Order: sequence, then C-alpha cells, then structure tokens
Amino acid sequence: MDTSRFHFGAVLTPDGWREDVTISVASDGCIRQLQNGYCGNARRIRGIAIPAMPNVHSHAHQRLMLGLAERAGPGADSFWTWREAMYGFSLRLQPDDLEAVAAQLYLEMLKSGFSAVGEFQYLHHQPDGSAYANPAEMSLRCLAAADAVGLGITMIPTLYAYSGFGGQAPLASQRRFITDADGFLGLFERLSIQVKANSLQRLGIAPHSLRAVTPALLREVLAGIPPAAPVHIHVAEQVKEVNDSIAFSGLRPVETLLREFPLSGRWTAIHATHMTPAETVALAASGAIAGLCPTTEANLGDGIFPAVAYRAAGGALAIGSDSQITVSPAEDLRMLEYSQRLQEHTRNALAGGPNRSTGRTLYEAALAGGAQSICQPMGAIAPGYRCDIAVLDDAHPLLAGRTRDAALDTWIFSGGNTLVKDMVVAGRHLVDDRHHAQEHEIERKFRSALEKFAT
Ligand code: NGQ
Ligand code: ZN
Repeated sequence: MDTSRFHFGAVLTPDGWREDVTISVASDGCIRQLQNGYCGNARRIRGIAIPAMPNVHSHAHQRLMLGLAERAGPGADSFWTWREAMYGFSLRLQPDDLEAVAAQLYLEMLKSGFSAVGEFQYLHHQPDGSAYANPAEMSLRCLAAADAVGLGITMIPTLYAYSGFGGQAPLASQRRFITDADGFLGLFERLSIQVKANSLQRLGIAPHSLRAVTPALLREVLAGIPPAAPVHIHVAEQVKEVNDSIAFSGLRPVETLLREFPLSGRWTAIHATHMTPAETVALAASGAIAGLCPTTEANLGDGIFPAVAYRAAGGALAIGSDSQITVSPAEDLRMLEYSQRLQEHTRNALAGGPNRSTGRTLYEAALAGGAQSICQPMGAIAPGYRCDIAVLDDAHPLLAGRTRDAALDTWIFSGGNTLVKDMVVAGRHLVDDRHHAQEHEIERKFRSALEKFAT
C-alpha cells in the first residue's frame, strides 16, 4: 500500500530526466513506482526533483568553532595549530551542547540537500577522560539530534588509541577519544541496539587514522563486528602525516592501508589527498570510496586530491562536510571541480567525457559512492530506493530558462543552498518551501549552546 505520493514537474532518474511524474512511496519509506502524469491524490511539489545527497564525513562538534579559527596565531598556522584549537573546544563540550549543535547542523544539512550523514564521532568520554554512565552517551546524542530533524544517520564511532604511527601514547588533550578494543566493542554493541530500532539509522566503524590505530589493533576490532559494517579512516591528509608514515615504516599511508587490509567497497578513505600515481590507481582499483571534503581540505590547507587521475582509473568518490566550514553539497562539488581546474589549467576537468555536464557527472558519482559509503538505501529516484529527494526552486530567478543538466549545473556552480526549496526523506516532506516544523526550537537551543563557545 502506498502511504504517500508526490508529483513533480521534473525528476532526475537513473535513466535520465523525466517530466511530469508521480512518485508513489510505500509504507517503509521506499519508492514503489514512478508514473507519468498526475496520479491519484499526489501532493504537488513545485520544482526540480533530484536524489538527495549523502554526506559521508561529519564531525558535528566542530560546528561550534566556525569563524573562530580564521585569525592568524603568533607563529605559522597549519592544520596542526588548527587541531590544537579544535581540541580546546572539544574538551569543553557537554552532552547537551553536542545535541543542540548537532540538531542545528543536521537541519542545515537537510536544508542544503543532504538527507543522511555519516557521523565520525570521537568524543566518547567526559571532559576529564572518565567514562559517562552510559559509555555511548555522546554518540546517542548525535543519533537523537538526527532523529529530531528526520535526517538519516550512519553512526561511525571512532576507534582512537594512539597519537602517532607505531602506537605512540595518546596526548592528554586526546583523553575524551581514547578507547581500547574492548571499550570500542562495548560502545559498538550499545549503538547497534539503538540503530536497529530506527530505520533511518546505520552503524559503522571509524579507525580514526593510521596515527590513532595500529593495523594489529584494527584487525582485532574488525574481527568483533559484523563483516558488512562500513569502515571509514582518515588517510594521507597532510604532508607531515605522509612523512611520519615513511619514517616509521618506509611506506606511505595509502600504501600501508592497501598492504595491510583487503580494501573494498566496504571501506571509505577519508581525504586520501597525498597519493603517488601508483597509489591513486591502486586505491581506485580496490573499490574503496574516496571520501572527499573539498571545502574543509581547502580551509585546512591539506592539498589537492588527484581527482582527474583517480576518476580516469574508475575510482569511486563521495563528499563530506567534515569540519562544517561549509555545509553544502553544491559548494563541496564545486570546490572539488575548481581544485582540479586550478591545478590542471583546464575547464570541466571531471565531466567524464565530451558533451557531458560536469555537475551531473559529479553529482551522480557522489550519490552512488556516498550511499555505498554510509550504507544507506538512497541515491536514486527509482523503485526500491528510499524516497530521499531534494527539490530545486525552478521559480528562482537564477533558474529562469534553465532545465535539466543546465539547472543542476546552475545550482552547483552558482546558486548553492538558496536554490534548495524542499526536502523529502523516507517519503516525509520535512522541508516545505525552506521551512522545517522544528526549526525555531532547534535554533533556540543552538544559539544558547553556541554563545558559550564565543572564544
Ligand atoms: C578530526 N580532522 O578528526 O577531526 C581531524 C583532525 C586529526 C581532519 N582530519 C584530527 N580534517 O586528524 O588528527
Ligand atoms: Zn575528519
């Protein structure tokens, strides 16, 4: 039985653009069928319907420090000085703060075109490093925030044991993150009970980086969790990390991953910025997904991912908002393409072939890679997929006379978030003409949390 139907003037399907379509949604929130024309009592939503985007990499708490890390420090600024500032904020955050910040962030994600997030959550313990009464407290707060908004979420709790390659002792400022194998498996067990009760929630594992876990520790933990749970790991983001890896083992970080683990579509390599041509081809061939966070990578001065070579080798990709410096699928895809144009002195670097739309190619790649990366049944407007739809405002002046791929390219390269008008998640019409039913309450709590973190 259908529980709802929506009618759109234009829809992007796996078979291309269709006009004048009714989408029927089954009681489980998945699409049952697409029919031509207006059917039954469908709700008419004006605009251009495209699949909503998965956001594969989020650290919700970092939303607190926006605008507070863009001032030069006393010495040379780098990723590593930013990280110290970020740790400082992280040590002050209470569970209520995290829930309030995450709810506002997830609402912004929803309003920008994302319908699900992979939350790479590593604030496990109290500020002094001792366990919460419920060791999953902080991750549960993120799940509650996503539930309040209606956003899909894949909780990806972090395994974090060390501060550098070869199992170096953690820093005092990392005390909220640190778990051993047993601690992590206990956390994972609690979270798996929670996510089973919510059809929009999934669970994965995030070995933080090859700095924070050893291959032996990761193998031990992987043996204790379901074999299909997605695995996300930060890798080769910074030149110093590559150099430290070589100094420790003679191998670069991506080489280490490829040698130590059977990479496959279960794995998402977050950033993978610094790769040799051989690593680039090997990562692509492994089936792993590159989880790119282009605006964060630019903000942190990471470097440029070799996307042209990676795509030429057939590599899968996805996008993430990471530090939340920007929350916008359009802007992250734009930044990804622009980084390649700046590097290669070309245009339409990632279009994938003559006469193809760059925006469409990138959007579809990030839909497929993203859905797989966070194990959510989304990414296409077609029967069997969850009914997760973003609607672009076809009455916006920027879209005058623009249809199909030209409308998508206008959104991605010029319009950004203001063009996203409606959002449907699992067949629920959650954002209606840019408004969400809970937005005032969510914003009120966010403001009072944020005010505590003004310095
Ligand atoms: C993180 N962020 O886990 O939030 C990291 C910083 C680290 C990015 N890598 C910490 N962008 O990598 O050690
Ligand atoms: Zn990250």
